[in-house]
Amino acid sequence: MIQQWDLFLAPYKQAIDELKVKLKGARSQFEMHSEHTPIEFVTGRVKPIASILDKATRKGIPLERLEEEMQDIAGIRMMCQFVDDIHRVVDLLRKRNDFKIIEERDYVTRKKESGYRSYHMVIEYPVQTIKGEKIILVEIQIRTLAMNFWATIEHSLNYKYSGQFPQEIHERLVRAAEAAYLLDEEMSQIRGEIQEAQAIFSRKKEMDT
Ligand code: 0O2
Repeated sequence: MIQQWDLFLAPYKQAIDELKVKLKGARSQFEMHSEHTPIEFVTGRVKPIASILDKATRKGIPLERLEEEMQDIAGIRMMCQFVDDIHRVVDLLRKRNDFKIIEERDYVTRKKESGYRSYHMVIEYPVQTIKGEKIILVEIQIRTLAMNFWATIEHSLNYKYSGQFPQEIHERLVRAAEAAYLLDEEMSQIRGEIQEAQAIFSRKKEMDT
């Protein structure tokens, strides 16, 4: 059984490994051109088997339809400093020709009821295997550092309370989501100042090394 899962998940792992190299490469290119990089950092994961089974049950997805119907078995996260950077990253991804975008969900302009904000893109990514090409669905989540902070905390609390938050925690999370939104707004207002400071800092680092 475990061996079957390993075989099933292998192309997802390959897709994640390749995409991480490619998207981190995009970040390095911005740095090499001494341009502000809209990509702060990139992470990726293959969904653990227990979470796949959990979600399949929750959403009524038969296991033989996982490939077609579960869009986030392979997941990439791209973190940005500013909300505007999210749109730059989205444009960048739209211009690439190594995958096909099949769906976009904008929870940045329209947040979820929970307070969750992020830009989601589902892509079809071709993986070359010894048996030929295999198309893998990958969900790319693009979000600011503040959105990521909130989502990470909310996700672990969600796990702890199985989605049934006590009222007080729920209210605090709603307030924390508002605070994260305000933080993003404030940072956007002083974006010019921040970028100037970062440019000076990285020039100093170059001179010191
Ligand atoms: P993981 O890997 O544990 O993060 P659904 O799963 O029903 O919410 P759907 O249709 O599968 O939604 O896709 P959607 O809305 O794009 O959400 C999929 C993923 O987005 C989730 O994956 C989370 O990573 C993230 N997400 C969506 N809503 C929330 C939210 O309210 N809070 C947090 N913290 N994250 C959210 P999974 O399945 O939870 O898996």
